[in-house]
Amino acid sequence: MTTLETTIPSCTPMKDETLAPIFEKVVAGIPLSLEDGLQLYVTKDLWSVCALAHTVRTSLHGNDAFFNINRHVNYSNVCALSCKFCDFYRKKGDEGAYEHSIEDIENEAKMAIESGATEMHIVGGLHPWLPFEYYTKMLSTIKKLAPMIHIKAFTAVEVVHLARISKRGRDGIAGISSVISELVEHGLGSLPGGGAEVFDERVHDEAYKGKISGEQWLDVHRVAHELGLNSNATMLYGHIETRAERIAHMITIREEQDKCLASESSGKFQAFIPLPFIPGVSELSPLPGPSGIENLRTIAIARLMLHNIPHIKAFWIMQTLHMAQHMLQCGADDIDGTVMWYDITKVESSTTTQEQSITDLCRAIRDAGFTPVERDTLYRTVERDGKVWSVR
Ligand code: V47
Repeated sequence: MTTLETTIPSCTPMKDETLAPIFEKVVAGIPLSLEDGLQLYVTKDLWSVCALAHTVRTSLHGNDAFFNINRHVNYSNVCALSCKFCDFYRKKGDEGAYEHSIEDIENEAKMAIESGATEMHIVGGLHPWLPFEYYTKMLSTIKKLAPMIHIKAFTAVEVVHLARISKRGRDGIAGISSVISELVEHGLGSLPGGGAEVFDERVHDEAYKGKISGEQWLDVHRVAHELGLNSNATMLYGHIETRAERIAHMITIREEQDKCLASESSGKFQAFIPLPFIPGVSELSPLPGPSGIENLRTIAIARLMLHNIPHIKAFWIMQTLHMAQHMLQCGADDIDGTVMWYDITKVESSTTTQEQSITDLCRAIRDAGFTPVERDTLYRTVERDGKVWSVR
């Protein structure tokens, strides 16, 4: 593994010299400010930003680029919320509304085992009528069939919903703690990063009114970390938010991670995942969504702003595999996994069957100049012989 000091001089020559103080801060490990983040967004010298982000990712992970063999499961698209950016939710009785039975989930688990998956990533809408027992049964059914599979499930938004429907008090910390503990007893392994959107009241009230606040999202992850669970954090960008609001969001995540690392918590944020807004047929669909260059820049800036989050993920489903390759060269070190089926967003002409074979993921990573490393959800290296696997 190289150090920042030894690799920094090998960056391409900087064209925008006003970036020099930011580069010095990065080398010295000084957290970047809101103003620094904004400067990284406006400079025309994008390649220096990307080169610096690449240097940071290399100092953390060498030449490794991570992927996993996973299966994403969306158990229901019925949702009590009506977020304007969302093209996934349906109301009960709408055409295309669904909720999977426990037998469906059992079949998903069988297919996950068959594909050698190490992870099932499970999220859904805030279903108004499914009882709490549905969620615990879902977890225990998977664990009974596939005890080795790590279940990463339920965004913070769903966790608060589950605390409400299981009558553990509306939004209180005790209710959240009790609901997560019970989910863990049934097999929950970690929390995904969804539902964070952009932590800003204005954006919240305009685009996802009714959803939990940024403070509540952070409460859920803090409690999960205290209970020993790792989690991820996302940012849904490129809709009605400003770049300053994005940077402020990243700084909030960084500060939460600082508090977490200084505490007794054994869990933490493992990865930050910038999610580009995909208009689909959402209420915000007149907006175009961010460009490829904006996506690349956002990944690089995330790497530079979030020095205390180990991994930056370029989620290939939303970024496309071709762009994810570029992102590996600009700060990202992870592209998520084989996925199989995904209902939340569909880029261009894709459908819900969105799968990459292991061969294709590894080829994409190698072609970008990196060594593919299969990881489990906790970023341990997977050793595999076909469907049989273990972690180092
Ligand atoms: O919570 C919804 C976002 C999230 C749209 O933790 C949209 O490893 C873009 O969180 N355009 C779900 N984004 C996905 C997610 C995720 C994905 C991959 C890995 C991990 C992880 C987490 O997708 C939602 C919401 O923030 N989303 N609609 C849209 N139109």
